[in-house]
Amino acid sequence: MTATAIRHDWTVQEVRALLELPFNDLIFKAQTVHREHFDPNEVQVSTLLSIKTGACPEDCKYCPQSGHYNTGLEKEKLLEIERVVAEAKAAREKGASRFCMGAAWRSPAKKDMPYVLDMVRQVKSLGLETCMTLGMLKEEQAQELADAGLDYYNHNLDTSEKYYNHIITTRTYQDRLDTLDNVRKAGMKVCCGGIMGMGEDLDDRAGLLVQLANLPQHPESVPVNMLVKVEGTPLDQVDDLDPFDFIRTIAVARIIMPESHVRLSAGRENMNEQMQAMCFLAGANSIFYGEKLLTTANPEADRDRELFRRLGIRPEQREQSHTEEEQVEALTDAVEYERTRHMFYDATRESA
Ligand code: SAM
Ligand code: DTB
Ligand code: SF4
Repeated sequence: MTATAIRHDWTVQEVRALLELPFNDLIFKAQTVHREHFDPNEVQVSTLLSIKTGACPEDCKYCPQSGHYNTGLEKEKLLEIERVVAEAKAAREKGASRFCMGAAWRSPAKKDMPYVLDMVRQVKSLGLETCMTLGMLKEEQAQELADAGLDYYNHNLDTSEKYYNHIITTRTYQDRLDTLDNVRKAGMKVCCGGIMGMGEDLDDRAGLLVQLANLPQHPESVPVNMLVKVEGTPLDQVDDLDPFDFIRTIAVARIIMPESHVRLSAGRENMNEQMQAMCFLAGANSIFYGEKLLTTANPEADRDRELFRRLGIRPEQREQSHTEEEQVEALTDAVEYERTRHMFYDATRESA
């Protein structure tokens, strides 16, 4: 079977045409591409932790953590490193392979960088892949994080360039692209996606997908979030997106970024199991695992393990590293990882 070509010259018209295919044709195409590049029965599992919560100066209209809206969220200062490490260990025990730490910042302050870098080092030493999302990064900050061993940096474009100003006014689309560029230059893997169901139209979903696929290198991880409507945010009352349009977005992300992990990200708490299964069929192969996203609910870990068991899905093993030094490190990690994989299955059997 010939592998789908990796392209960076998609047009909005082409992507729109994919989004508008008859549903069965689209899913068949996406599943075909998926099987060229991935084991169709493996899904990567990441756990999220909010390391600094609320009182964010940005005005992202979807976000419960923005200081511009009253969502009743309890704010928290930057967590102590010991607490972060304890949470990461707990996530590992439950079978997560990646630990993602998020902060409600516009960008990290100089005084906070040493703590954040220490978190990366300590979480990594547990044998987990590390990911952070801390807002905008300057070139030097990205380099510091990369040097500390951070594997992934998450920074979303959220929507199309055209719709962006309806959603955020305190930083520009170009600011976001600049941060993505700095993350790449520093040698980290990019996690970048968006949110569906914010009142955007088909062209906006196509526009976002085109932006992602036409980056000089596809993001290794593409989170597709369904808006979690939080009371007090300006998007609280927005109309629901047709679930099939969400699944279509996942399918097209899979087709145009064939080697990327596409994450069925926020919003699963409001999706039934059949819808989630359809997202996996459309090519999603990553989830957030654990009871909480950053501040909102996610399905219970037991429920996800049970869902995996019923669908015959296995949690994906960590990616292998290539340099000699990394291989020695990876070997130590692999022993730890195998232990956690067994724990995932054991827990699944117990809850079955
Ligand atoms: N403050 C940093 C930033 O925005 O770059 C990092 C944390 S921020 C919460 C990470 C991402 O979470 C956002 O870019 C957005 O895509 C997603 N997000 C936030 N609130 C959400 C919601 N209510 N529903 C779905 N996704 C959401
Ligand atoms: C992403 O794309 N989604 C995650 C992660 N990256 C950081 C965040 C979802 C947040 C949902 C709202 C909340 O829990 O606060
Ligand atoms: Fe702040 Fe990030 Fe929420 Fe925007 S998405 S308000 S930057 S925490």
